[in-house]
Amino acid sequence: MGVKVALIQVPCPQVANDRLEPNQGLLYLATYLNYHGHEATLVDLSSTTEDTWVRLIPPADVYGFHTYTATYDTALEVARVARGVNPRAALVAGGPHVSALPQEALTHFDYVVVGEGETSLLRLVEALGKEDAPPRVLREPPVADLDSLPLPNYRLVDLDSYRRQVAGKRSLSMISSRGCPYRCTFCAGHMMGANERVRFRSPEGLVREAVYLATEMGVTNLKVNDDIFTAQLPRLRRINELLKPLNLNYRCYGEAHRCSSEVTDLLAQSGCRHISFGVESGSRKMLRLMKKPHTPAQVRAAIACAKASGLTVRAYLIVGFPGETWETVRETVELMLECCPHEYIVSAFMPYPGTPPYHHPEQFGITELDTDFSHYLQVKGNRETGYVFATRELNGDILAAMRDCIIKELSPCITWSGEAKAYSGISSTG
Ligand code: B12
Ligand code: SF4
Repeated sequence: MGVKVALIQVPCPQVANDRLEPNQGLLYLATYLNYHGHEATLVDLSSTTEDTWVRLIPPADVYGFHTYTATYDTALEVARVARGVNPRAALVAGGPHVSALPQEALTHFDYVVVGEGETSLLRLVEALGKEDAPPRVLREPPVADLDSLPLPNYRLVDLDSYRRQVAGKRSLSMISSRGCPYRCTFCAGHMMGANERVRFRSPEGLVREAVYLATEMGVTNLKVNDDIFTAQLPRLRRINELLKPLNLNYRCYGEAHRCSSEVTDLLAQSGCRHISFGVESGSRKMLRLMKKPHTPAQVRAAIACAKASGLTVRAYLIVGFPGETWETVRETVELMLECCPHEYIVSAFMPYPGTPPYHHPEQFGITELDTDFSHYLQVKGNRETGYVFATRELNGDILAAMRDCIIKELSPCITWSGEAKAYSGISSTG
């Protein structure tokens, strides 16, 4: 009999809807452990209240917790409850927050997994109870061959309890690559170790998952979460060839600097209906400070191509990265009014653990940093965002005024994404 593992998704009640879809990372992990003969379950506590946790957390030998920065404190509370359910169980934390701050997490958890978790968690589970104790911080190299991973098993969750929609129908997510070759200064995707090497699943592997979701789960409207889905044109052509006959609908993220009419036509022909660009700013200066790989001109061209191919376009914007001024805010407004995407979200810059501004605030002129991690939410309900730092020029009030200005200028012509229900369900997180 294998080890019993319960992987726990922690609630995030501040967002408009924290139960859009099952956590992909945890699903990958649970499926992988089951594949290797262990008894892993996924316990999704999103949209639940504290009084129910003791009933919802099953007895297990190992409890694993997913951590965003904003949910870290809640993860500690859930961990206390799990400890009560089985005081002898091993408590393991993984995900973006503890990957950035593993040593701090060791005061609360028995083990911390840094970066991608499949190999580390299996190693840990198989070492428990053996003579050689596993290290308390585990950091295995990222999975080299993504096609070797078993497809996430959605039978581990109650699909009817999730609310993500794409083009008006229930939707699930897929991911066909891991890693990103860029190093945008604000991006906390970095510390997952993924930028050591970008890895792609084969087009055939991705389409096998799409067919599985359509035929086994009855879900034909999908969301592709890759950071760099459009990175390789030959791969995209092959995905298009394989997806086209399936008549699926999907949404994905685009890369403005690698966009062309061929890219957006291929996406549209293969069933893509909605594309999101991480535009961040309309100011060349701000894009350079953030180390974004694109220019305002590339954003202009990309949005034009996507619209010409018939895609609904969403722009993600960041306000208040150090260096932002009213002039750069104006440039963002002007670029957006000129390109006129269909939807947008504007969040305040947030120095997440694992990013240079968090670890070297002085290099970015940051003079104050909020130590309450629960404030580190980019998108909450009711169009709200968090303000967690100050420089000599910027503080929460100024950031809020800048963000309000963008919202006021764009709202008459461009829809706030939370109100674009056909694609995001009742989401406002993305
Ligand atoms: C897709 C995505 C989402 C989707 C999630 C879809 C899904 N079905 O899972 C949605 C839109 C819901 C989402 C929401 C948010 N997201 Co998000 N999201 C991403 C994105 C782009 C990809 C994540 C992904 O699916 N990766 C693929 C899976 C396979 O990998 P993974 O999730 O990282 O899991 C692996 C490891 O982390 C590890 N692991 C994870 N959990 C555990 C637990 C244990 C026990 C172990 C051992 C290992 C382990 O093993 C997994 C398998 O290898 C990342 C950026 C990135 N490239 O990482 C941002 C990212 C994770 N999100 C981020 C944020 C901030 C958020 C929000 C808080 C935004 C907000 N509203 O303010 C919300 C969370 C609110 C909520 N709970 O609803 C930040 C996290 C930063 C941080 N330190 O907290 C990231 C890094 C982006 C960024 N801004 O830099 N997100
Ligand atoms: S391109 Fe996107 S995923 Fe890659 S580092 Fe920049 S923000 Fe992060």
